[in-house]
Amino acid sequence: MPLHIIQNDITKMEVDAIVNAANTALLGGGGVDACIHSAAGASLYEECKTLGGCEVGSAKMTGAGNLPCKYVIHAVGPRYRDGKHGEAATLASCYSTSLRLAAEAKCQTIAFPLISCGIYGYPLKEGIQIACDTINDFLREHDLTVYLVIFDSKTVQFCKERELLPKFC
Ligand code: AR6
Repeated sequence: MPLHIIQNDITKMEVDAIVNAANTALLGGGGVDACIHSAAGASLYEECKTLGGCEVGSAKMTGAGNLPCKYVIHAVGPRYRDGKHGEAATLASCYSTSLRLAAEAKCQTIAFPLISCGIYGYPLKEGIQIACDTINDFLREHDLTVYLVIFDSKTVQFCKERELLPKFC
């Protein structure tokens, strides 16, 4: 099954699960986390409060409040330092853990933002490569449609220059 790279606001995606780029507290923040909590409404925050946070490189699933999807998977990406502190493996683990949770919940469609590529400072080229490699590895063994959702204008421009939009891997 395919990986699609598309331009959209992830809160508008009508898929089974969307992934949030969260922090260890799982209680909201800036970036896509703020967009998701704002669109989902208070029930998402109330459910997140019961989760006890989440480790970096891992993910936890909740309902989706007012969002058009069924689930939100809150993944905690690494803050990028210099690439020598295990950032790549930790970022890959966010994608693979989220995909595993989605498969366990019998999701058929899932949408990811570019985890860690905003406030957490992961270099775009490497962040996109890790996302595509980890997702494609998973898709070799699992039947799932995956969207990698690009949002901000700098990232859209970056992807257009490399003819990644639209890309069907
Ligand atoms: N739809 C899709 N992608 C989006 C959207 C959206 N509505 N909004 C932003 N992005 P970031 P991080 C993109 O900063 O780097 C939060 O405070 C954005 O352009 O949201 O993992 C958390 O609570 C970028 O490409 O997440 C954490 O504290 C990507 O989503 C921290 O930020 C990720 O950017 C996590 O930082």
